[in-house]
Amino acid sequence: MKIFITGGAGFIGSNFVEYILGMHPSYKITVFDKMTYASNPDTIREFRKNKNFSFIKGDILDAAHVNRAVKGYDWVVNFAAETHVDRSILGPEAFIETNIKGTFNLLEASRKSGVKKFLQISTDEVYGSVAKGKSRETDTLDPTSPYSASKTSADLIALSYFKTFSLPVLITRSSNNFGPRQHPEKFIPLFITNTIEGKQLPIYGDGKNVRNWIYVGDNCSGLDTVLHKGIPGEIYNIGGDTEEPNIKVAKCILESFCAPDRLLKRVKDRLAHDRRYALDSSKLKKLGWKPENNFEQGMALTIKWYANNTNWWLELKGSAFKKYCKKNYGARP
Ligand code: NAD
Ligand code: TDX
Repeated sequence: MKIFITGGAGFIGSNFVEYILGMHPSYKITVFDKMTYASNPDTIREFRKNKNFSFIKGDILDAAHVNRAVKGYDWVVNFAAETHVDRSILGPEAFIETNIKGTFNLLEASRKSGVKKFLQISTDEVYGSVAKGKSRETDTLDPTSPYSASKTSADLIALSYFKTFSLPVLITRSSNNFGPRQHPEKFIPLFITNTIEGKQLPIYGDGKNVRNWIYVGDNCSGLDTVLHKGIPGEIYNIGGDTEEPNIKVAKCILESFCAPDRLLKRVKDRLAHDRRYALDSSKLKKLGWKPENNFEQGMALTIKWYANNTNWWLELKGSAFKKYCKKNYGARP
């Protein structure tokens, strides 16, 4: 089995590469990644020690490169994306380009080269904010931010390739992931690393926005299940069992370090901040999947990882990241 994985140098993609290399030692994996600020070259250096791993530096917006690179692979898994909601509000263009046009380029290349499965990695944010109940795969799509709207567009284009060209497309929509190697711009790693640094934790608005958290390893096992047992043309939600308001997660992080509540700082709310996400994952559970880590176990593993890998995130919080953001988004992180 030969798998072409875009965005494999980022958070979920790199955890997935690690998972597949461990679970399926005969599979050959190629990561295709532009290496944006969200990626880490150390991760790729580590993977290169495995003989079944190879790496191509490339941009999914470069259609000619994507067409050449995809040839000969059985499966394509598309993690590559601009992923931070706040940045999509500051500078939406990169989101529209990478998340929509980039996905289109990959679908085209996959169709031409006869790929046997195309897994599009999507998100619970396509359903928009849900006041009560849980989102199911058949629910109306109602995205809020330029990020979630770009992901929704990519989902619909991917499904059109299944319906029109019979490309065997599968879509997963996962809830908020947390775990090792998540960029410190995102909520949980930002709050863990700021606590370690003794900095304030910026809580948006009233802190009562609810997210449905899943440990990244459980998302990876869900993706593996969908790739092996999923039905082409179908969408699968992958949600964790925990729903928590942000303020509670923040206090749990502070408690883990015996840090005082005064580090919490209420700041201006995100524009059009979705109040609550919640996923119904019963469709995937019917294929035999279930999350193995509860929130506390996942948090313990995550906190331990950030405490033991300070060089990894200090570098990302440093000057190269700031320069990249200024150039691409005209704004400081
Ligand atoms: P990430 O930001 O950590 O990593 C994204 C990766 O994509 C990086 O390695 C980056 O270099 C690469 N990339 C960006 N633009 C590219 C381009 N034009 N060409 C090639 N590579 C490019 O993201 P993540 O959090 O790991 O998310 C991965 C996927 O999962 C995304 O599609 C995201 O929408 C989806 N998702 C994430 C979450 C979450 O909680 N993090 C939840 C649901 C869905
Ligand atoms: O400094 C912060 N303070 C704060 O209160 C940050 C960065 C976030 N927040 C809040 C906003 C959200 O309610 O925490 C919550 C989580 O924020 P993010 O980590 O930015 O995640 P979210 O906006 O929920 O989106 C994430 O999950 C779905 C990923 O970034 C997306 O890529 C994924 O699709």
